[in-house]
Amino acid sequence: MNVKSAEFIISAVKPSQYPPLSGPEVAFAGRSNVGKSSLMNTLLGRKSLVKTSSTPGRTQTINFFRINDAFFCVDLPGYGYAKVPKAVRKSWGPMVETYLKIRRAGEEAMPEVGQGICAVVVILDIRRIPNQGDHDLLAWLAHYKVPALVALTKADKLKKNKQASQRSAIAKELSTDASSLILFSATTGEGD
Ligand SMILES: Nc1nc2c(ncn2[C@@H]2O[C@H](COP(=O)(O)OP(=O)(O)OP(=O)(O)O)[C@@H](O)[C@H]2O)c(=O)[nH]1
Ligand SMILES: [Mg+2]
Repeated sequence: MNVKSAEFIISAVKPSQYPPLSGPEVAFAGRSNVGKSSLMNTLLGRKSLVKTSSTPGRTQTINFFRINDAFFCVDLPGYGYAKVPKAVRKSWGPMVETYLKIRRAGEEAMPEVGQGICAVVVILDIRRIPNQGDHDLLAWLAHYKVPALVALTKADKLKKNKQASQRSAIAKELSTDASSLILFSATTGEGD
């Protein structure tokens, strides 16, 4: 993709802070520290547009980025990290669920074609079997009929044969085909 412009718009915690809906949006979700923000930077070809951190729980708000003045990329806060303050952990579910609910495409409030969430990229660490949080997120997306794309990141951490076996094990856990899981590494750029 030719990214001509990518600008940070706003960090939101509630719908009144969301930018007005204007075109499609793709959101990025997954466990804390899995590499959501890094994956976005790699895809957008911008080294540090989206803040990343080696400390889990870095992204605690919903961050909207406007790409090519045509669509939004949305960085969602990660789930499942115990050290994030309790109040933040408690607000994660409602915050993300509200976002999915009100921005999903086809919602009554937004009948226009091409408006709202067209897909959520669910990011998993290739080294870990999906946990309850990952299953819950995928179940939510299915419930709200939001298309999900699953990416297995940090592929650089495993040798090729181990990548293949983890991909199969994760596919089995998710009851899906290994070929539907996208391998990715923000470090090597593999898979982007
Ligand atoms: N080796 C390797 N490290 C990665 C990769 N992607 C991310 N990281 C590292 O993983 C850590 C977390 O990356 P982030 O992109 O901040 O993760 P996040 O999912 O946005 O984290 P939260 O916002 O805290 O939920 C950082 O130290 C990154 O440098 C990758 O593909 N390979
Ligand atoms: Mg992040």
